[in-house]
Amino acid sequence: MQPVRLAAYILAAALSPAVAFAADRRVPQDYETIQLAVDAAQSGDDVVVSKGTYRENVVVSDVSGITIRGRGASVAPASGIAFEVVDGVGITISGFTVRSTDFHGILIRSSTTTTVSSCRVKGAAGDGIRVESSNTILIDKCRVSKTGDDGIAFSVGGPGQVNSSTIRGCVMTDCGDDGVDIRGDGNLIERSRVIRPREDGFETDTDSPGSGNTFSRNFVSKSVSTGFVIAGDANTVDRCKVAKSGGDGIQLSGTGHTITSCVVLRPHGDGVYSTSTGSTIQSVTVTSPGDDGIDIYGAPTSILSNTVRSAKEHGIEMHVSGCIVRGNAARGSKVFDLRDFTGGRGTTYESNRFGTESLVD
Ligand SMILES: [Ca+2]
Ligand SMILES: [Ca+2]
Ligand SMILES: [Ca+2]
Repeated sequence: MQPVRLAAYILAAALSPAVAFAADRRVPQDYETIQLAVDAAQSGDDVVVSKGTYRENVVVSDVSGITIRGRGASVAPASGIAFEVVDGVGITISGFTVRSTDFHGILIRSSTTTTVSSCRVKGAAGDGIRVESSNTILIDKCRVSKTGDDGIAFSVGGPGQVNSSTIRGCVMTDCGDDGVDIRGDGNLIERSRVIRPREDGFETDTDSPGSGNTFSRNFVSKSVSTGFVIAGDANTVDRCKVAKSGGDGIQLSGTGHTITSCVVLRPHGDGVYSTSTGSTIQSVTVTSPGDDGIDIYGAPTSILSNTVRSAKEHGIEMHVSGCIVRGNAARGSKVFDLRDFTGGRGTTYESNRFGTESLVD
């Protein structure tokens, strides 16, 4: 590039709208509604919304690189969705309280690299935060309560999938269905808590289950049904805890999952119940399950270094052969610490410590 043309290029870049007008667009000081400010915003702009309650349905459509920041602001539409992002790239919605009456609180569709952070969603009749047909979405430090459906849902019931997205540091309380329900691949759900869901804590959508999703350091308390419902292929549940689930602690179907270093405390059903094949259950501690500690209906399964205390039925219960059972301990079970209904043939037992065992078919 010649010097003159380079200078002209730099001047043009400096005067381009994104650079020339990148600014805070203030609501209500500069714009009467959030929507008017959003419609005026260009890439690089911040829409800054002051304290107050805004009775709007804000739609962010076909735009990139804008941040909408609430400073004590609530969005409470009379009906419909409070925030909807469609075909967004690099959109951030942060710091709002969302009150929705008859539908989802926040909906993100067909978007990428879009973030919802530090928002509270209360009382949405649908899902609290719903994402459809998107990827690389981040839901960070949000609190969702008293929804009619799921707390956070990724494309559950269609359309599309949500892939390579993250839910981090969120709390879902008293949701009408599951705390988190995801359809898609390669998502990370970490450091999040679900309290008293009417159904399950965390779920990979059982109608269209995904693969390569990781649930790490999450906690479920007092779910009406199961703590973690894991279907699909090669999903991971790592360092998670379930307390007092109304159903099983962790339920597996599909293939090739890894469940590791989890704690299940007083589930009404089994600690871990599995019909999956090729899965590994390792270093899980189950205390006082209402049924069995670990109950296996799928083979092969590797059951390694788990601990079961005080099961109301069996510590480890095997309904299939061809598994590996190594380094486990169970004690205090009401019936047997190990019960193998196949007679133990075809399963490798090594270095286990069981108080009582029965290997008869
Ligand atoms: Ca659900
Ligand atoms: Ca469910
Ligand atoms: Ca059972």
